[in-house]
Amino acid sequence: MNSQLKTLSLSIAAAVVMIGCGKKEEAPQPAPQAAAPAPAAPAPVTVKIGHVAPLTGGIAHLGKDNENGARLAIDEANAAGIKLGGAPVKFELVAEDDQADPKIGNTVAQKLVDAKVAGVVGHLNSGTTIPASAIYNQAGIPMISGSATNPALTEQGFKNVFRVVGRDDQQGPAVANYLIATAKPKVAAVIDDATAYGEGLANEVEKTFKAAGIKVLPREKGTDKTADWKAVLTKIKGKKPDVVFYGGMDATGGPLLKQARELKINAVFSFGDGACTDKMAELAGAAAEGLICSQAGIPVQAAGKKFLDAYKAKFGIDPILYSPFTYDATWLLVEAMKKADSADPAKYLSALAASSYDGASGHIEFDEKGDRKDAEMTIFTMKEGKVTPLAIIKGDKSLTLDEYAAQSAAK
Ligand code: ABU
Repeated sequence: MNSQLKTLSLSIAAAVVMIGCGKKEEAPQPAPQAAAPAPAAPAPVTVKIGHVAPLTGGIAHLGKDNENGARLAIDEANAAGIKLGGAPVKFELVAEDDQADPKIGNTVAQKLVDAKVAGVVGHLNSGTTIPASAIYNQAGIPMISGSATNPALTEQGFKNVFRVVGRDDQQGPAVANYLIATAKPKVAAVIDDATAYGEGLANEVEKTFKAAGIKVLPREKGTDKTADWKAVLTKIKGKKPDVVFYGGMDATGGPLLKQARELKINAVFSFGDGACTDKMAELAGAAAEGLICSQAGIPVQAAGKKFLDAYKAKFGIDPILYSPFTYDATWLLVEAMKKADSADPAKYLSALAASSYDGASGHIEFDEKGDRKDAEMTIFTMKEGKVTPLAIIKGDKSLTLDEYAAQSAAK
């Protein structure tokens, strides 16, 4: 082979090698993989909220009204699709009946603690709420009463205890001063039902009368089940009081007023919030006309329209007395959980204490004791079978229902 031919052969051989190298082998491909599954959605969690009130006995109508307020708020919270810690929440109302009895109140309070409720709305009566609050405090469970007005509830120093109504050391002077200004009494009779609420409120009224120089007759007493007041009333009649104040609930106040008029006692009669309901007309009939009574908050007629309409639509009746307050109490618990992103009482308690909330019963903030700041007081008269607001008192202002409604609408 001459040298030219040899060079050509080598070039062809190199070209063949290069062409061979250019034909790539297919690299083995990994087996096609299924798309990574989306992270599982957090499972829904159930958050239990307790509610306690008397659902049997003479004031079951008030207990049911309280429970309805809480139930409406729970339904709305469930419809709102709330999530805590990324998990959808189903709120469950655990409703208990304490029969307005302190011993039963303590038993059901322990039952709610054992059921691991995250918060409690209740109880209705001061006499059940005060002892039960120690059980919730021990368990670290926040509780908000929508109706208990005895000051002792929030004077115990418990950080888990709140109320969204005013106190009887505000309500007693408010109603007594109204009576002093309008009835100008010289002699007053004071009766109570021997409960924490009835006796406590009667004490506040008596203190205010005495400070104004009014003669107050020796205290007369019944119980929260007294149906026959004739012996007490006969004793009072001989002393000719100008005003008679009763600290107790409507179930006992109604018969008291009816029997007083039957005995021809013509004094001005006055009751506190527990006996300031339209039920008085049913229990006392025409004798209820002209009654003066009070509420440690706004009148139910002044509650937010959204609440009033939703309550009527759900329950087919109008709210009675405290349901705007138990509705707000329930929402306050839920809102605090939302802020803390947790239903753990230890995590949401501080958010609850710092609440600033516009509810059905007005704007709510708590003071350092757990009392509602600047609670309104309302004075009513019974007119044509309806408790009719005369004055809504907030601080040093006194408003009619229309003025209050206009002020609220302007906010
Ligand atoms: N505030 C009147 C009814 C409830 C209570 O016992 O305080």
